[in-house]
Amino acid sequence: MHDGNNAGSRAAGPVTVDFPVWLRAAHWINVLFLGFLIRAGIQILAAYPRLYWNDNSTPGTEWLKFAKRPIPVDRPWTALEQERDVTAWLAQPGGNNLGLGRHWHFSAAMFWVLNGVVYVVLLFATGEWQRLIPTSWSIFPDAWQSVLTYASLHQPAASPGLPYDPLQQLAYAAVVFLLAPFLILTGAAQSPGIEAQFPRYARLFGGRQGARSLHFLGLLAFIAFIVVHTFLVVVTGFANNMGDIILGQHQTDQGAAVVIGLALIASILAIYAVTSWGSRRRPRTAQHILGRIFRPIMRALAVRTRSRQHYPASSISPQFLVNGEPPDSSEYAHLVAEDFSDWRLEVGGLVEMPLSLTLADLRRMPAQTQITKHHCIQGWCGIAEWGGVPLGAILDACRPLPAARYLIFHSYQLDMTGHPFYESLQIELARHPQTILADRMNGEPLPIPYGAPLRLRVETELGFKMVKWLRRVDFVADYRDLGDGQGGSREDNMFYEQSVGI
Ligand SMILES: Nc1nc2c(c(=O)[nH]1)N[C@H]1C(S)=C(S)[C@@H](COP(=O)(O)O)O[C@H]1N2
Ligand SMILES: [Mo]
Repeated sequence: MHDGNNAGSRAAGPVTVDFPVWLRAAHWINVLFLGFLIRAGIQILAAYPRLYWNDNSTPGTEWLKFAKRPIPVDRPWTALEQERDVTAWLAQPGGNNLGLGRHWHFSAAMFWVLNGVVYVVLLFATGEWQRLIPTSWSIFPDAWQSVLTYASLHQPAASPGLPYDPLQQLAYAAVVFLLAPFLILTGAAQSPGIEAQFPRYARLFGGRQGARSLHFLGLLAFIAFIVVHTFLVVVTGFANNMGDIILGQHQTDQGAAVVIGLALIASILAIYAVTSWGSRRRPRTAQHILGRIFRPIMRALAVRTRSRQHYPASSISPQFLVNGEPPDSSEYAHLVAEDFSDWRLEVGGLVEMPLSLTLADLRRMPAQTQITKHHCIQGWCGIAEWGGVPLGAILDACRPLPAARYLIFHSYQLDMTGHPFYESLQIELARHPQTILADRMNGEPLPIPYGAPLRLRVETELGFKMVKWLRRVDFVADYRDLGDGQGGSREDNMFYEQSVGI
């Protein structure tokens, strides 16, 4: 094995193995953002605290659950009932807060990945990689020796010219080059945009639920590493180790290094506390500030990807979960009683030709069916066949004016604040290959729980964009003067993003 560049170029003996300042900085930045990721990840998990290996998310088939509340069998229920509260000691920001949890998770992911990339580039640019990446197979038997030494409650010697023993080296290399990429890949595999365009990618991980389960196991591996790493840092010479990771050496000023290190850890914990508290007090501000950090990626995943999903009929989910309760107005009850013969889809706003379409009118337009996977923001999914009119055909008929940039879908149903449920969609998405207004599901007229008589399907985005029990579609220049101005009922009330490709 070779000496590390730094160690080798110095006159001092093997104990003086310095840690360059960029490496120390990257370590602590990593601690900060990993903490955000873990905390916010727990928040996201709590929105549907059940893990599956099948993409039907069939109740009862979960391999792990963190919910005592059973799924009701004697009454209709909605997936949102399954969300649970988490203490802010564990989750970012705590409470029942999927929208903000996602904001923290994705914005932290951006900084974490950026920090990781800078770290890896410098690792190779400086030759420091030689202290991390094993260059001989003997690392495996050597690491086993380390295991035995630790098991006998002794500390193995550091490898010649290296700051750590073979087991440490192997563990660090595995975390940096295997575990971290694995978490990024399994995270990306949960994106509806990526899965819509590259269904085979998600299949590598066993589909979206497989990816979600593996992402969770990756979290457990990370936590196990952090626990063992911290334990060893403490028991194998805390002051020396703090010297290395704070000041880059442990020959001098160890006391100062310990004080600075503990202060740094305390500050990181204080940052979690303050940001959790602050974002729950001012959720709209948090939504806006954090949203800016990852919005371009979310938007690109939703708008630039194309859905090319063609699942076989055999993969249709036996039980497709439901979100949202059907409208309980007398107006809707009347429509149901008349078998929707009085129902009209009103199309208006910035169009040359406003429309008022009956179901029969819609059924005379071009028809399309598709078997696709539905990705709910909570984490569950399901596969169904949807049939209806491509939204592009509606555009051809109503001819939007050049100023029209968004479609607003209005529902008969009311959101949690008592206002009609609505969502906005970029006009580009309206002409996507699998964007349709569906009046059929699995070969039958669309059932009431799933949005009768008509709902939106837009297959590169998350489920909440797909408004059910449609009443009206308006073409507008901007969504900001509607509702609370965030782009839809869920964006207004639950702090979700307007474009959600993941
Ligand atoms: N009008 C209306 N549409 C809605 C909702 C709602 O609450 N109201 N829920 C959304 C959410 S969060 C999801 S995941 C899907 C669920 O569709 P499904 O019930 O057919 O599974 O509908 C979306 N459309
Ligand atoms: Mo959802």
